[in-house]
Amino acid sequence: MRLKLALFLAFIVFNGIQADCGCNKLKRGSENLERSESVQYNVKSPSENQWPDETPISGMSLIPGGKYTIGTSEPIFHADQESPEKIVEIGDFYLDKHEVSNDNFREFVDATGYITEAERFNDSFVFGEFLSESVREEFHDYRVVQAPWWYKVTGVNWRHPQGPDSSLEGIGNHPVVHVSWNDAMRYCAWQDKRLPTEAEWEAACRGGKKRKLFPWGNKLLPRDEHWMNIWQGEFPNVNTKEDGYESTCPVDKFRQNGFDLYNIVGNVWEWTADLWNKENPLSDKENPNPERVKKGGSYMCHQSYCYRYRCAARSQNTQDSSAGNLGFRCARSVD
Ligand SMILES: [Ca+2]
Ligand SMILES: [Ca+2]
Repeated sequence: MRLKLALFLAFIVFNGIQADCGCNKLKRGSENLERSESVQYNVKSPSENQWPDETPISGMSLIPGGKYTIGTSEPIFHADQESPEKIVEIGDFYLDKHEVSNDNFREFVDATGYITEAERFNDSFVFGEFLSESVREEFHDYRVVQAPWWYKVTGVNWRHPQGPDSSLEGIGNHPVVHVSWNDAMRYCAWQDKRLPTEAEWEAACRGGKKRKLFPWGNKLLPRDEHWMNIWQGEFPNVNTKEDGYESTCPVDKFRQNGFDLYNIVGNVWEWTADLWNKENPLSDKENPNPERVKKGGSYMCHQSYCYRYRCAARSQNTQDSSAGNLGFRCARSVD
């Protein structure tokens, strides 16, 4: 056990894990394996909004291109570069209404034989409360020092999301997790899709509204109801599950804006195509495993430490990283 602890501490030292909020920066090393205030949706008719005349695609929303205001002039996390607010111009595009589910991902794996990075590395990060007592005890020394609720556990992958002794039984319609950015890229390509850029993702999140915290407006609890799956209670010890879910929820549970998007905030973080260090990118040779932007927060986010379930919020992980609260949805360009 002492050897294991030493190895894991070495892993932390060499790879600089700084899980300051527990939502981000879980990374592998360079092993390189190889409403306005109302809750009414503000959906304009196509003629008012100049929506493109495109063929609908099952399961996807057509997001009209144009200029969108993203970011915020009132940042919560300065280090995340949520500010400044800026205007971006994007083209028409489609975005999956839902996060990619376990059933969706199984179709991909069955058709292609694809093996995820968590399977190849043979581990991934899991929230400790989900582990069985025996697994938690076995991997007690494999916790992230600054966020000890995260356990790096052997045998965890998308098929076994809450420990090697867990399964997908009953959660086929929940988001797939323990998928890296590289895995997400492969899945989307298989569907003749791609990952959304951060600008596309955030424009879609905002649902046509401007300068609002959430996809529907600024109220955390519109009509005193929960509109997203995050953490209620005291993180990380007490989850009162007032939104109905301790872990992930079905991908079609919370419809959040006029673009007909579900769980765009909350449930699981979502990979985007963008590099975190977009301004000064390194070559593939200089950094073969760069950090990528993720958006939307997860079921583990609470305002007290991870107020990142806002459209403007952002975080990052290295592109080979995976965890139990990180998934994705795909986009498709309009030709
Ligand atoms: Ca919840
Ligand atoms: Ca989400």
